[in-house]
Amino acid sequence: MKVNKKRALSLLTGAVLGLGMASSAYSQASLEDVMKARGLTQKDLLAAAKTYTPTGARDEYLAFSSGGQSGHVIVYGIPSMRILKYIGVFTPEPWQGYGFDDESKAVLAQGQIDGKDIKYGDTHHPAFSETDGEYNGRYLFINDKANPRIAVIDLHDFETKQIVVNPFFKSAHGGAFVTPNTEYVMDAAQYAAPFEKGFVPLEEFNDKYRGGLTYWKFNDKVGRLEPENSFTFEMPPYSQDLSDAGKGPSEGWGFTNSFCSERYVGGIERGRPPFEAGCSQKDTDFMHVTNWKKAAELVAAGKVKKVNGQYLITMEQAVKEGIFFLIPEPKSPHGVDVSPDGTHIIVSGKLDSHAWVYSWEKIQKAIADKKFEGKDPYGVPIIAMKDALRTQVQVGLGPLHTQYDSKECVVYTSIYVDSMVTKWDYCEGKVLDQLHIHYNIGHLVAMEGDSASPDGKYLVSLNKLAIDRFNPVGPLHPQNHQLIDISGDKMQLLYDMPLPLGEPHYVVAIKADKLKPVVRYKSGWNSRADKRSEFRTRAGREKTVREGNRVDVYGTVIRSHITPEIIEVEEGDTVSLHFTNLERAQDETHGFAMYGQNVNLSIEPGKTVSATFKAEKAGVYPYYCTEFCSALHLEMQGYLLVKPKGYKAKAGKASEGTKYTKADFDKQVKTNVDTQAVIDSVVAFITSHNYKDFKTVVDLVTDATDQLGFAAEAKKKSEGFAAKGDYQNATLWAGQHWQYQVKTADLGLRAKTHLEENGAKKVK
Ligand code: RUQ
Ligand code: CUA
Repeated sequence: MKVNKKRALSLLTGAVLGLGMASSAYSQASLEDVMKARGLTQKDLLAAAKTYTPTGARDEYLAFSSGGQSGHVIVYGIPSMRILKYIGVFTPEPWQGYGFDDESKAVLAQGQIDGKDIKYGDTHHPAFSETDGEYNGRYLFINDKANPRIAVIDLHDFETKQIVVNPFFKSAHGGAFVTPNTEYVMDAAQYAAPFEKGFVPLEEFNDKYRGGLTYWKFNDKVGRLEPENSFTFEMPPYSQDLSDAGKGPSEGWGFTNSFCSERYVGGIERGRPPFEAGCSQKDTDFMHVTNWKKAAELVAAGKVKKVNGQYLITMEQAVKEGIFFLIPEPKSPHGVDVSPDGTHIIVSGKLDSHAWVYSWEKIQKAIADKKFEGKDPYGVPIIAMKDALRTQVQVGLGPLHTQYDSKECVVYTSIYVDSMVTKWDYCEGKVLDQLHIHYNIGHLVAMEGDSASPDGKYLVSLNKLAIDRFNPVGPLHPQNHQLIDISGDKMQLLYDMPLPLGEPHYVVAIKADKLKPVVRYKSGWNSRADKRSEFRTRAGREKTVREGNRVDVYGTVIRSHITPEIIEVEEGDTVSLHFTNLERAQDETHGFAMYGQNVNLSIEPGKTVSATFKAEKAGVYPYYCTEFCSALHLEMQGYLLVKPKGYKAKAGKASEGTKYTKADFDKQVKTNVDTQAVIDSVVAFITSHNYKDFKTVVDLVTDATDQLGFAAEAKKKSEGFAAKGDYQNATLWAGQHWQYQVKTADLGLRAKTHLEENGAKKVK
């Protein structure tokens, strides 16, 4: 090997050297010294050891948290509590190009309400798709409470694919909850409102305002909800709250609670006591029990009428068919959680200190025997509490939600007022342990806690207030997600994770190895529609097509250039940019940002995205790649030239910024020869080892081969110009040749390092 390789690779080695430079005040100290200096206890160290995840190590679980009013989803690892991704759902997410490219704008437009763009979502409850009650790792659903909508996120690429708007409700809190084979996604209304669109006076609350529960039909094959095959149960205006689907013996049924069965309408300014007073008068509210399997049969038999384009099962019909019942539940209840085996349902009353355990066997018997204690004002049969309840257990003040452990009968309930988690046994009806959290816990999540076979292990407590837990950052503090070890008899608090936005309501956590996200898209992929894009472009086929006032640019991006680099249009043209990322390499996303046009794209390997805008004003609009994709990333740039109408180009050629001679050309060629020697030696190393046994290396080699292919083309062009004595172009193309070589060498060295660090064997 020649010494000159150093010049060629100085950029690369710099990155390698950087790794060894970390140092800290504690770097020379012993563990005891660090503990003393930072005031850490043995218990702290134990907690740290349970969460600390060294570089390169992965998390056992991935948690998907609602982003609250941010309208997105946050993905983090457990037990490290490292945030891995934000997924744009109901709101634009610029870094993801979500809401900025035409393809994702189309998804957000599905969420319009009466033609109005809704620019936020109040995301509440994420839910995984299931097979036989087990998370299958394919889809995630999440609801928007404020604008009753459900979104579908495909976990093969962590992108939002669909948003559906509820045709009846004006708010919806009780979603998303899935049936055991993801036949349906449940979403219950919250604040009662007329099902029709127009004005209905509050005086008609009891007669015209309605609650409800929608079962959204999910088509597992295409990964989309089908509004036309979905149905909604009309329900009394009782402020339906959370829901859960039955499992095992209770499969086919759904459970939904409510918190204002008083049907109270406040109005402080009208001299009426507020909602909070009137909605908490009665000692009990109602759990709503619905039979979705029978309802689906009625729909299939053509017995259900469509209203607003969706099947609506009226209360009258539901009562007649025996598919809708009510059961009293504790005062102002909140969570309703079906046990993994489907035999019990636990409901907590926010204004009660008990959790109530219902027996499905008893409920079923009451239904079969038609044993009711009466009917509500809408004629819905009420099952007596004693005919449904198994036991009540005192768990603490303000119990909300319950999660199931892997151990039979063991559950964890969040206790809002007392700021704690209560571990208890619902079979024996006794409290096992209590742990204080900081502060005012809402939901809590155990690993795979909503599935038919929860894993236990960890619990995350989603606290509403953080108060003094973090450095103050203004009056609004971060949210506090606290990680708790639940593997032993006693719960142990491990870690506080601040989430800097409000208010993340609920989290679901899945075993990480169930997720199989793709590394790249099939080339030219429209990821939002899940099909090849009609605008995809291959290398060398880039073109600009004008039709009247419309200009379509079919371009590509690859390290480190955007094709085309100069786009010329006329003032008033509608410009549609379509870019395909030609990369096959892992993580080689290119961004595309343009001055003053609100264009910001994220183009992952294989993806094709479009941005359409009107070039209203003549001017010069630079554009560039926003991801630091390679050493020559800053040079990944170009210009949109918007010319005034009827503009005539001035005669004459622009003068070159720098002129090149034969000496420059020769110097560049020599560098290229030296670089090639480095590449050859790296290639020799790789091919003399069992590199095919390493997937990462195979991917790197594929990418390097691509780059080297481009290098050959550039070399040919360079030699062609040199033969004609055009050393200006010959030198520039030789420089481009070198750019491709550097990328190839970069990849090759990464592959070599990987082989060395992972004990590759010499094969020849
Ligand atoms: S809720 S804190 Cu919006 Cu799920 Cu209970
Ligand atoms: Cu592509 Cu920077």
